[in-house]
Amino acid sequence: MKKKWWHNKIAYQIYPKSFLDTNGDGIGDIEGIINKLDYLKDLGIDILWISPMYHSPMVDNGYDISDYYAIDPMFGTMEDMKRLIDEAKKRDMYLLMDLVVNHCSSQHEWFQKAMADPDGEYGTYFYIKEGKNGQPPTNWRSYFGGSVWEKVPGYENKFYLHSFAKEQPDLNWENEVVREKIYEMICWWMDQGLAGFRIDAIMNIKKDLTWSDLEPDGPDGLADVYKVTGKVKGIGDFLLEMKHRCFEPYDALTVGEAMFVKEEILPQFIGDQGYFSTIFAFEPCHAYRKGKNYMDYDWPQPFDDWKKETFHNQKIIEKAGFEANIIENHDQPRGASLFIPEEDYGFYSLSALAMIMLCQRGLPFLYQGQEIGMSNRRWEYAEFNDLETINQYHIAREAGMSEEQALKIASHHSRDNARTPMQWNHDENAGFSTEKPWMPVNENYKIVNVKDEEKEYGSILNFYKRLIAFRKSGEYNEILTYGDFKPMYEEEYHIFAYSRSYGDQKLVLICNFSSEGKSVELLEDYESVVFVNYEQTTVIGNRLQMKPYECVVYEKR
Ligand code: TEU
Ligand code: CA
Repeated sequence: MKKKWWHNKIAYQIYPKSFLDTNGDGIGDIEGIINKLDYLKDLGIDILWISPMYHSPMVDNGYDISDYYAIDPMFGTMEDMKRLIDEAKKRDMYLLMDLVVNHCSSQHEWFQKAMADPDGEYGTYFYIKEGKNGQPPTNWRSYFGGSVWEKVPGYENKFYLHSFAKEQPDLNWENEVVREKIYEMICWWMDQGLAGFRIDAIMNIKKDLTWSDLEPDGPDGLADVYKVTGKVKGIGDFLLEMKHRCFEPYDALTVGEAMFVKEEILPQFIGDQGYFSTIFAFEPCHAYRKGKNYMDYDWPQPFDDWKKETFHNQKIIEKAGFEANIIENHDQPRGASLFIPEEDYGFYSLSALAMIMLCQRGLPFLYQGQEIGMSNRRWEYAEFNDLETINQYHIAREAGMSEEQALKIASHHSRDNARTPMQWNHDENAGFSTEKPWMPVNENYKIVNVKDEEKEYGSILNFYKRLIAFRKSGEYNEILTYGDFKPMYEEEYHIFAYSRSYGDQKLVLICNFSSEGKSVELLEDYESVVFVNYEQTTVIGNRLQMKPYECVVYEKR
């Protein structure tokens, strides 16, 4: 495996609508990001991924783009964007934007023209098809519920395809002209000084062109579209072309949001010649997703499944390349709530989770607020903003659940949990804005906030700083970046442990991820402790006496 500039770095995802509002409209903006670059630098962050800030009607909070060459006025101007790129550069920070090219917005000029004349040139930019027997072309269900097909206004038997919301029509990647326009746009942005892109929903770009129905998997007679996308052959041709045209010339960092990539094809995705630099390691953090709907998901994350998936994932990745590790993002509940039983939430559990994540092999992506321990909030139905959450609430209701049960499930899993305003201080609106924020603030901001945590040595924020500094230190950066990963204590109940080895250096991490004390036999010579979340570790004979959520990294020379 070739070494790359980004391998030993730390990345951080910003959800711009909820990061920091500087002009009092209740919505985060580019100026807010610029304002906090020093904060992020000080935390130890090198790479920033910013969720979409392009011109958008915001049906899916920016993942529906109406102009790829414009910044949405709610975030600022193109000048602000250029300033952000410059300011990041000044601090040796790298910027990734979000590349959303499976679909655009129904407000995009191309789609407007396609609807005006579906049989004309722009009609070929999308998937517009005739229905069959008065029915849509196929029985595929979109990610956000209902058919993937929507009638072209004014036509009885013409439909366009949307894998996500109906306001997010899928772009026709089979059309060379469309691909050219996409590549041109990507290169234009790279020329502005980006380091690369996070690439949205990319497994969906190749469609099953036989347009075959699937076995229905619900009473609506539909079947999830992702049962076909990602499984059809030929996606590699598009991805390689895009890489050669847009990313290779810039030595860009590309992070694919690629789900369902099996072991056999991982080298094609992230190997030295792969389509992307890296992809997110979703399997471990999605271990709770036991079925396709929120109501089928476990809560909280089952420890054993998380551990098993992590070990499996680390093993298969090692052979193929590098992955991007996460415990949360803007599409998930808060890691602090998902991974930690509510009654155990606190410094030790949060710091243990941080250590387990940050000592693994792979590029860590923190999500805004993770570093201060932001957690899920309590919701009323009327407060939900996210279209997926609202759809999932109704699926639970239709399955016979009470309002109360459906609300509980939606509250656990809602993507809105990750989208509440960043908590900067204990003042009104958590210091996010002087006016009412677009999303309700989590009530715990009086305790969980940057300003107060900065002042307290023992806060989770300061712990993250020390942990990141440890990972980046001259002594441990190589081993934590490139060292082999080996599971340890696999059968031991509620112990998460692994070793990292590099040359003749070896680190061992042992964590008691539970609220009860635990005695663990030391399998290796126990030499110097190099990182720990308690003030003291206790070794009696050859046993480590672990306190609740204690996590230790020791070194064997
Ligand atoms: O998500 C792609 C995707 O597959 C989602 O269905 C995801 O699995 C789901 O949200 C998990 O709960 C990307 C973006 O990350 C997401 O925010 C967008 O809504 C989606 O694409 C459409 O652009
Ligand atoms: Ca604003």
